[in-house]
Amino acid sequence: MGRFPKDFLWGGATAANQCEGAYDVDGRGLANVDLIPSGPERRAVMNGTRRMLECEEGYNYPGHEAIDFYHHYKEDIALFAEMGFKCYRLSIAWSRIYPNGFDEEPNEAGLKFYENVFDECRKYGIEPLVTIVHFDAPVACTKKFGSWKSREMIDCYVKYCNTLFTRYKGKVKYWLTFNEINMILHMPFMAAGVLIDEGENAELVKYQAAHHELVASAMATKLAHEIDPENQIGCMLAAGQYYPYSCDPKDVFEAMKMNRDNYFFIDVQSRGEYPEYAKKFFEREGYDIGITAEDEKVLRENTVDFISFSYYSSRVASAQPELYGETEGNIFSSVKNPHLKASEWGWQIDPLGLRITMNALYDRYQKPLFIVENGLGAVDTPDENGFVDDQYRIEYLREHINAMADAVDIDGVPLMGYTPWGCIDLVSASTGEMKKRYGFIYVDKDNEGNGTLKRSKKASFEWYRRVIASNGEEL
Ligand code: BGP
Repeated sequence: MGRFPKDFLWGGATAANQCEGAYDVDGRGLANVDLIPSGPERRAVMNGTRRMLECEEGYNYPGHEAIDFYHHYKEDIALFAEMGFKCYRLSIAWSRIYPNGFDEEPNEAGLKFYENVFDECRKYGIEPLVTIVHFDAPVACTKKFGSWKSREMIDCYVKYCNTLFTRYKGKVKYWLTFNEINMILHMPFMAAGVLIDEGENAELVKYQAAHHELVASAMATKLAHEIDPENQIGCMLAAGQYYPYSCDPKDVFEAMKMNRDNYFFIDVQSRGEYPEYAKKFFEREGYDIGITAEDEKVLRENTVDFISFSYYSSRVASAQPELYGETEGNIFSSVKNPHLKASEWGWQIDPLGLRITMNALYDRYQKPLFIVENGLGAVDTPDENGFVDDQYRIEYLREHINAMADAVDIDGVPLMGYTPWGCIDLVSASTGEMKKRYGFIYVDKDNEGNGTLKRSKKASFEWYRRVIASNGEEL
């Protein structure tokens, strides 16, 4: 008996806005994610303090071409198949299907593109795992009614889901409603197309928008199950357990609070109602986010089938964070953990933290888990033959796979699959760089956009092929 179940879904993950390119091809509309430049203003655009609702002169928008998966998908999927992928996580660009978000009819060219992608996957026996929204929102919705600030966005999203579930019935059965839903609190423009207007209470606006996403997610879950009972719907959290900096109860309490800021979303999506601590918080702050009796009903009756999450690092909380250094992390920074090493981008490396996070999530929700992102962003330097010997990446993944195997085999956590992030090099979400690479497949392109886009296999390609072939035994 191996450590992983026989039908374990090994694979890899990408997102439309970071790999497809072709941002204005075949009727695709403009989205928030097309308007996030690389360079010093990126962060400000992501969090909405610098408004950019049109492409502006003098800026580089790395997502416009990305790695041009749009025109290379056959070649890329063939490489995934060569590694033995059982599953490929990808996202659909909303504005390929509904260019403005509120259009009457969907764009056939967009629908056809993903149909071709799914057929290509199926040709190799690869199960698609589809993220319905990976940060993107048609920018026309931001201009017209403020994107997720408004309830109108729920109708647009449900229509979009209806189109997807109907068109791809029998071709796709695993769906994620929103990528890293908790990101909306940190990067409202990048994650949801939301801009905070002058005089608005930013926190209230973000929770309001989050409520609309949560209701939309429950409505999509209902629809997915009605259209095809085979459909399985997951929520998706940017996870990573908060540890208390010390055993000082104040630190422990701080860590509990920080964890709750993230659990908040999954509590609603998995348990079907707002947790008491959230209700008290809204009451205390005087926030009315407009929860109707109908919202409560749809949330209660349509919880997710599984819990998916990204994991790059654990995090640390302290009652006196100013005493300790900060460290970078997946969008939100945290107190630096003195026991851990870090990647070149300062993200701390903690394989045991993955096992801890899995146990915490399973203890809380008792639903199957799916690790849909994990990996090491690193600088890869090809040798004179163009080969990247990425032993550092292999080591990172090996340790994380071992930790997840322990969670499965020793702790009994049910895990459906593992799709490491950026299985082919793509544009970084936080920095917009190409230089921050995660892939098993190298793509010849640099930060300035130069390169042939040629794909080549790194050392980790053959390593991961063996991992999959041995169902995780040969690491
Ligand atoms: C997550 C996102 C991805 C991805 C990943 C790695 O937040 O869901 O889109 O990019 O993190 O982050 P980065 O690209 O910033 O290294």
